[in-house]
Amino acid sequence: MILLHHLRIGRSIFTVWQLEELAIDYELKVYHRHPETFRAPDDLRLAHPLGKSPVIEDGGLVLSESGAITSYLLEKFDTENQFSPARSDLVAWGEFTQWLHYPEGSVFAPLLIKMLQMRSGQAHEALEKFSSNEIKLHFQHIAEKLDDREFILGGRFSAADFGITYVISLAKRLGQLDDYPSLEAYLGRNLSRPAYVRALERGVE
Ligand SMILES: N[C@@H](CCC(=O)N[C@@H](CS)C(=O)NCC(=O)O)C(=O)O
Repeated sequence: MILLHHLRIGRSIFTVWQLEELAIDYELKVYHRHPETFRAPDDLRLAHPLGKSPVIEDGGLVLSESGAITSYLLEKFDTENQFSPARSDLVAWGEFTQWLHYPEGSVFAPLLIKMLQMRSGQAHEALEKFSSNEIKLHFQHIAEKLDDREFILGGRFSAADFGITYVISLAKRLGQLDDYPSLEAYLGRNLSRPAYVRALERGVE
């Protein structure tokens, strides 16, 4: 059975959501952030040397990185390609892979810079300019894609929507979504899916 090392308040709830979408049995080991530093507790390092979440264990395998975890879970459990295009359709699969890696690879960094500045209460001019411009670039790009699409690949929900939903929800938390009503609507659509509601019902958000 899959064991998910789950740190509360962060991206790991999106992996819980994925496990719920796949309708597989899984166990959660829940970790709580340090109340002052907001960092993960040291015992998460026992699961994986980086001490970050999500991490899954499956038999002898220990896997970190949310995108890699998504790929692994799809490969193992989504045998009917409910959540991603088949590899035989290389063009569709290529587009899927791009959107799967885009949130962590490109969108998260400027959001993190913005978040750290907000937390510190100090605006560093160059960082502020960089993060604001990059956030605008990425969210305009996502909004353009979602202009005539219900989900990031088109009319059908796919595993690429987990990460895109994550970065949009983080942008909302940081007050960066006011100019993007279509992204708010997309967020509402995804976060009202029964599998996400079931993930929340585990009480570990
Ligand atoms: N790129 C990694 C990022 C993992 C990561 O940084 N996770 C955060 C939670 S959202 C974490 O564990 N932070 C705790 C810490 O750094 O102390 C992924 O996609 O899984």
